[in-house]
Amino acid sequence: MSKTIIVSNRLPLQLSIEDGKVSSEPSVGGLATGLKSVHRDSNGLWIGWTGLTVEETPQELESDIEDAVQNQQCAAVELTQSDMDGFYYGFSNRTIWPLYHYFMEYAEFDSENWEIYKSVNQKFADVVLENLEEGDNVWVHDYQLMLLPQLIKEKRPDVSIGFFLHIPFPSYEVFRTLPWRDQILKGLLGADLLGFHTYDYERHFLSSVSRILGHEVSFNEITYKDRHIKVDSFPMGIDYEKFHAFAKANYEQTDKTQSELQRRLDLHATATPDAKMILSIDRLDYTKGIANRLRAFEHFLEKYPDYTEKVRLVMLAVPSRSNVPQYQVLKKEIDELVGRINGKFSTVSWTPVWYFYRSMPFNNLIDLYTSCDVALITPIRDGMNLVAKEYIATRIDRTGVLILSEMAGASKEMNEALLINPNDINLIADTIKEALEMPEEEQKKRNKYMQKRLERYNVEKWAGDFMTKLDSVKSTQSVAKATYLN
Ligand code: GDG
Repeated sequence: MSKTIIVSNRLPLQLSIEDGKVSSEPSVGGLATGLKSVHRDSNGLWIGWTGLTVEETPQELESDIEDAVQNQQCAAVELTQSDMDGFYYGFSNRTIWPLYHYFMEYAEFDSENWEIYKSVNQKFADVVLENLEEGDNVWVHDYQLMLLPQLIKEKRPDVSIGFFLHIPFPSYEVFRTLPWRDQILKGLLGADLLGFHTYDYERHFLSSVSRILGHEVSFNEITYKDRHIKVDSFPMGIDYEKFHAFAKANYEQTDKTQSELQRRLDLHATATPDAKMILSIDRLDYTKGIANRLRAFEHFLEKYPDYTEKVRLVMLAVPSRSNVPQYQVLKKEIDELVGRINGKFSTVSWTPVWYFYRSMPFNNLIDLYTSCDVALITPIRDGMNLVAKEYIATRIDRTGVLILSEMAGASKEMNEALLINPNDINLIADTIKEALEMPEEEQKKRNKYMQKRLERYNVEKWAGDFMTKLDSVKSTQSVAKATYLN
């Protein structure tokens, strides 16, 4: 029976070593959930990195780790610390990540990192090729693996390959600045189907292919040698049922079963019944617009002093890529902004910003979603933004207002949110006021439409649509020739 091989930088599992014993738990993230049916039902294989470098792997536990990985229907790509430095922290996160999010001044063009990026993509290709059998499909994920489709196609032209990009694809004018633009495009064109979150990213990609490589591009198809490559948008959804069900259980909790965080949040609401809470959740990343969000909240408190003691910003910033210099600078900036706002506006009984720099367990995430009256999501650029979707999914009584950046892919499907330009501090401040004062009836009306859409286009549907399209591309394609890419 043919299977689907999923390939992503990280495997969907959490490895832990305790008392010399290895255990592995499946991860519960959105991608893992969405691909569960593709992975388990097709008796598929997931290929990626375990999270432990070769140097961090105790020799005596190597075979136990391999068993643990295999038990989860996975296969590991072994990476050294220097692979990770050049491939992940280097080329992926210091070149592609800033460039694709339009932070051109942050993008480093370092040829050593590029060489390591190429060699690590080859390591992934080797593991895929070892495991490929006739009739298998391969689905490659994200910007760390953009050369992989070509590396597989060159050796196995008979195999159907899909690729999905989870971040934006930038406009041609930005993409063309990349010294390795030809190689990246050719790498991606090894796929038979390329998927993006939005139509705009798809268009940007097509325009780069036509202007940089000169290939014939029509509507959503690229003709490349004897192949017809399909390009389409597949807006990623969330596990709606899971978020909704957890949130529902939250409403039914008794005092005893409540989390400490929930008790604190409730206490706050009881002590100040007319006070409201605004939620902010992201990885600490310069693309997420956290500093501008804080400036906008500060401006709001200055402009609308009646809200003193009546509103609180609850901000969860999850540590991320903290060895990349820009992330360290941003962390300092955010610490200072929070300090400045709390120093300036706090009263003896009120702190305007509650700031958590850590990740939280899933149930606490739900506590935050269900307790906050407004979600303030203001990325400067964001491929999709799942937090926006999760917030709406957890609003059981349909109250709650979403303020969302126009620059997030999610804004294309969430028209009923209050959409803002993340660079317009004054507009964000005014929109916070509008959100806090929005009548409940209107909140419910807006959320009803968004919930219905999110329920229908959930993450399983997203994965299913992609696979259906890949199958249809496969059946219409003429048999590829082994030599097409020479
Ligand atoms: C990339 C693209 C695109 C967050 N904090 C905690 C936690 N989370 C979970 C959220 C959400 C996920 O992490 C974050 O997803 P986003 O989509 O918001 O952002 P990125 O991490 O940047 O993801 C993005 C996505 O890929 C998918 O294609 O939407 O544009 O940048 O699911 O719930 N989960 C837990 N604790 C936390 O503290 N348990």
